[in-house]
Amino acid sequence: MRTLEQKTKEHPCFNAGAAHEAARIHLPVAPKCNIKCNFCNRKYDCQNESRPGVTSNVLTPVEALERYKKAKDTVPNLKVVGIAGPGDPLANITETMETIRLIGEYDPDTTFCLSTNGLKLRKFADQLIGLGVSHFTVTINGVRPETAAHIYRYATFEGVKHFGLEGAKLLLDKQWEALNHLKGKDVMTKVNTVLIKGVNDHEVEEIATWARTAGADMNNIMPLIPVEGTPFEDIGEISRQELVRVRLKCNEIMPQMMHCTQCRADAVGTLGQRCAGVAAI
Ligand code: CLF
Ligand code: SF4
Repeated sequence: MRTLEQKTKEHPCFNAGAAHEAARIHLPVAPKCNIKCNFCNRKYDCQNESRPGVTSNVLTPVEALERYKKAKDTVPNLKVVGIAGPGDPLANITETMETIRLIGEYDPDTTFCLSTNGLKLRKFADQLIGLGVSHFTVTINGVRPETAAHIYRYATFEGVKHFGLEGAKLLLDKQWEALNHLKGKDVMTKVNTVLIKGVNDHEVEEIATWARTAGADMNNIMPLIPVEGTPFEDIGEISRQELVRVRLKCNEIMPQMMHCTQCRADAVGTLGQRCAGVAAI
């Protein structure tokens, strides 16, 4: 069995050196979400868009295992199974755990990677680690409740919907708890941040500092992709130069991922291959 260090070395997101060598497969088993981000529009049956939240279809855990088996035979150097939506993996915890369990039985040495908004991560972290998840990503777009309240419409926790500042504070507390809990574990953690012009661009350094204090290993600042039909559809895109400037600034605070391709919830292959899972295998 590979160690955490070996798995990280062969992880295309956690190691830029592996981005063109090692492949990952996203298995889209998680359609629901427990929060509402003002930039989110999850589209299914979509073949021609490449961004998080987009997938051609949603799979059951058994279908996900079948897709993994097929990919293992056809995708060179497949190292990582990621669950990254199209909603939040932990808002679909039964499907997420069952998928990991089935694939872990079939291929115990695979690397499991999970991307979440963090609301339920503290609750499920130990079970997920027990199933073999070694790489976690938590998306944190603000650390001040006022900023977060501008980005998230609500957070649903234990059956109750919390709006505005209340929801934002709840989410921030849960993200903080989860990252601090993971600190002492044998896992790697990354904080993804969606950079939103005029909304949180003044706060990215604070987010990086917060993430470092909470024990994260890496930060990935990604530009907002404005999507039609969302409250943030008219927010302008960040230029490449501005993104690089922000990433370099935050790199002084904690290690930055500079090579994210903002991939789909059903992406497969190396990070450069921006294609749908079904079409690719
Ligand atoms: Fe997928 Fe995310 Fe794991 Fe990578 S993606 S769950 S850490 S295996 Fe990678 Fe895609 Fe960027 Fe995500 S390029 S969007 S950072
Ligand atoms: Fe959409 Fe992800 Fe935000 Fe949920 S956490 S609303 S899936 S962007």
